[in-house]
Amino acid sequence: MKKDFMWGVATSSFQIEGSNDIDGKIRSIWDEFCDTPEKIKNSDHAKIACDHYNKFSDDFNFLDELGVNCYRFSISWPRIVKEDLKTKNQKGLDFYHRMINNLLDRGIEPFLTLNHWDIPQIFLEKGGWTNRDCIKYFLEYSDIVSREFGDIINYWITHNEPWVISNCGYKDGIHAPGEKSVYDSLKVNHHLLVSHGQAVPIIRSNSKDSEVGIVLNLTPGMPASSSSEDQKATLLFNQFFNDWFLDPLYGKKYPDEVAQDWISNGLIPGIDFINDNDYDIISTPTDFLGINYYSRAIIRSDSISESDNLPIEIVAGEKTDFDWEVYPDGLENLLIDVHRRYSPKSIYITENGCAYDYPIESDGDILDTKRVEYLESHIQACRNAVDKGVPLNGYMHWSLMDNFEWAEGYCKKFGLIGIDFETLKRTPKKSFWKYKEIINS
Ligand code: GCO
Repeated sequence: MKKDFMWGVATSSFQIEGSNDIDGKIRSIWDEFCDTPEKIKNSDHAKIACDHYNKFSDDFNFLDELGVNCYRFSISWPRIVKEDLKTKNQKGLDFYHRMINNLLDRGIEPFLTLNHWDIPQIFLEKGGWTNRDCIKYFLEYSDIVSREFGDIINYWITHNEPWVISNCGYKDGIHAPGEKSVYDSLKVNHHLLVSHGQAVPIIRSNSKDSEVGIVLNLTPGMPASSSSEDQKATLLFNQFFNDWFLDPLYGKKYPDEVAQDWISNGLIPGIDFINDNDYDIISTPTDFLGINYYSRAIIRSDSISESDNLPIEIVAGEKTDFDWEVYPDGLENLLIDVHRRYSPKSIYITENGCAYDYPIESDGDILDTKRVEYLESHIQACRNAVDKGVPLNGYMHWSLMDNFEWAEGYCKKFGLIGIDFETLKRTPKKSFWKYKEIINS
């Protein structure tokens, strides 16, 4: 079953499922991180989260109500394997069978993500993404899942946002596993990309006629002024944030200027972890590129003093609760730019959304007007890009419901559906009804 334009919503396992220690699930690096003091705002944890593990069928009633024809979710690797990272845990697989069949019965196309960050703690103890030898465990897991679901899943995503995995987890230390090394973060990037390229043929051979891709979070940088310093800083930002992934995935090498900048600043000894053939593996052709877009970045150089630089010409507009600027034009331009520079066969917006906290009114409604505006303006940006020839084939809003926002705990709310985390009561927001209206029109 393949559809025309895909309208959907996105979620991820650790952020919504809860039930973190049942049915044979082994410990994940995020269970460990949540148990480490001071890592998560308000000491929140995801032991229950949205209790989606038990409530998925009720949650999928909301998908019917919305009228979406696809749903992006992730599989929790620690539910799928035992401690040896090889033997399958059938109870975990059975949970996803129930979930996927429930979607298929409703005529909703599942987009399955293999790695949305909640990886086994034991994988980390064996060296994790910094250790090239550990790639084999990810391939083992990809093989198990794609054999199991190969005949019912048509859309596969290997990794979600390698930039966030490596930068937040290994450079800035604000996500699991909380490490702080630029060099390690680059090795992690590289091993994620190599493992992606090696997983693609495995998935294809287990799931004939399916589409396989990867999801990148892309944030276009724009110079704050026309000064050469701001232009240079923007080039480095874009290479670090976006091109570092896009270039090797689409047949080029890692961008040079930013690598030289890290080396000359003494942050890394060199890019010495690339084996022969790695670029060929990473650029294994895929069927689509998933793009997560939230905002742009306005870049100001810190290489000279503010008073020596030209005055700032671009100022950020309105911001969400995450301090991310609302900038729909950035999405249109990004789509056009990626299409022009890399020509992916097909593109999906696999995440787009905003954090806003609105109370429940006395009549029970949640009037999240700013989310409604965000939704409308970003879908319009997608339309404009399609009109200009971009092969955009779907839009998935982040997220179906408020959930566990990683280091931010439950205080950042991205859902079309509000959740009272005391009672777990679900309340569709005004944006939910607006999205339904857009899809139906
Ligand atoms: C990410 C993830 C999601 C987040 C969302 C909002 O982009 O960080 O894919 O898990 O919850 O993006 O931050």
